[in-house]
Amino acid sequence: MLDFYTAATPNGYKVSIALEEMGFEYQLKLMNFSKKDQHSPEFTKISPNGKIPTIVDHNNDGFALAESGAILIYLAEKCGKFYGHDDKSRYQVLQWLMFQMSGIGPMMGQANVFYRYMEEEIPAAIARYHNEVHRLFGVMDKQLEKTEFIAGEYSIADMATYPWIFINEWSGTPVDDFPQVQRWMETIAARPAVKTGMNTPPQADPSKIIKSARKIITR
Ligand SMILES: N[C@@H](CCC(=O)N[C@@H](CS)C(=O)NCC(=O)O)C(=O)O
Repeated sequence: MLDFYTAATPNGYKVSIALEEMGFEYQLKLMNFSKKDQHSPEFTKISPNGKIPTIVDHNNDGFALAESGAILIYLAEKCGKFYGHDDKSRYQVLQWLMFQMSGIGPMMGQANVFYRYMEEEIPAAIARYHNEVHRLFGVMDKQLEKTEFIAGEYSIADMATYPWIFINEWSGTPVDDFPQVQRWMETIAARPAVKTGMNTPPQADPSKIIKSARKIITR
């Protein structure tokens, strides 16, 4: 049994999808950000940076692990699936997982901050992150012209990337220019484990989390 500390956010959904795809038994530990659960001393003992997702594996001496990329690798190694079939394909999965962790995730995260959350509108900052996300989507689209899934076979790289691309419109970075990304999204969305994962926990009502309805101002 695993404890899974999470909330209705893209980084959390990566691990929900993985747990569902891999068939692990887990207990959901829902975190309340407005009550600052993530900063409590009990939580920062298992998640040093005070962030979800975080897991505790009771089948491995209560081993605690934070950082979605590390959790996905841990789970994939534990179940022996979704992590390539040989050394080269495993490094390809890692390449695209790192691309998500260092590119798509942080850039879309910053786009959300400047486009949705910040009271002050700073057009240069919005443009900077929207343009960078658009560029990264272009990189993904080019890769998906060659392969069905991001790293060839369906893998933890897809599980890491999908929940972020899922919010493309909300982030102000629609995927309209990227037919391969759209095709890939449809394929991923149709997987039963993804449907369950993207609803664990249920998604927040976007009308309640939109603080700013700015128009797309770039390009
Ligand atoms: N690099 C981390 C980022 C995790 C992250 O930013 N989690 C957010 C939710 S998506 C969080 O816990 N936010 C709470 C806070 O910052 O106080 C990962 O991939 O796990």
